[in-house]
Amino acid sequence: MKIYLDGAFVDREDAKISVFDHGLLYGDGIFEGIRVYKKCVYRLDEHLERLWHSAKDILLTIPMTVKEMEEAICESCRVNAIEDGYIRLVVTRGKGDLGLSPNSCPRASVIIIADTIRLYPEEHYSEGLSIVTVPTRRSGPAALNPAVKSLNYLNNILAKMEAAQNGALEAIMLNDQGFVAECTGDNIFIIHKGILYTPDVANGALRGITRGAVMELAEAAGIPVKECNLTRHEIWNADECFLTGTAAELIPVVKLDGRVIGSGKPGAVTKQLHAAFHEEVSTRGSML
Ligand code: PXG
Repeated sequence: MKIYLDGAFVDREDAKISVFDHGLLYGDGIFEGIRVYKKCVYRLDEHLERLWHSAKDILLTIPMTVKEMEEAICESCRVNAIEDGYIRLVVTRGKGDLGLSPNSCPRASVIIIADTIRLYPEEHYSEGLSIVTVPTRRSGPAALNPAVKSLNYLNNILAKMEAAQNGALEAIMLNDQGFVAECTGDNIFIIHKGILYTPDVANGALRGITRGAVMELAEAAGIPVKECNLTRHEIWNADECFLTGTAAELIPVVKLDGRVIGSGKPGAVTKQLHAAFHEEVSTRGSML
């Protein structure tokens, strides 16, 4: 396996960064997770737009153009013969001094890992997930904006650990107001009386690429889509619920906090949207 590291392809064992990199010292950096389906890098333009937006937010200069990044990503897939896989793109603040100020970091580091990804076990797609709400809240936009896909995921990791303590694979995170924000690495949707609802990003959700794709696919299928405030009450009483994410795609949720959602089985609209998603994944994006 060859890893792209600051302009060169290096062997996995040689893909190392400095212990003085502020990405390690302070979680100072950003990342993207991107899927490749049948030699098509899914919605690469949207992932790169989000990366550049995250960079702007944290005043990070990415040391290459969007076009150069696109080429580096495609080349990473080609040299690793990836036809179906997962790309982890990381941009750290770079090497600096032991001090918070990024002024000591002259150049950001760019890492591209082209590999494969393990989804949730197959039975969870056919049977649906059972998830829980956890005590750790999503950080508010006034602190660390959840719209920034930063290298500081402690908030989400704590929530994931709390899910595991309660025997669940995923967790709902609420925001400071008690509204549903998202899950630890996935966005959340419900279907109620034929309408698709998802928390507005202002509630503390990442603007997920899969989330956006599902909203487009639903609209194209004539399913009304609403971004709004959601409480756990609406999810408990929904007809259907599912999560979206680059790794997870669309995964049904059939239980939350011990309450059975709808029929307790993956719903028809969830299945319809997952099928529509599969239809488009190898046709929307950059071809290798
Ligand atoms: N919310 C959060 C907090 C995320 O990190 C999503 C939603 C879904 O967004 P996309 O663009 O992928 O549809 C993410 C991204 C993992 C893992 O290991 C998951 C993500 C990122 C990194 C790791 O499960 N999901």
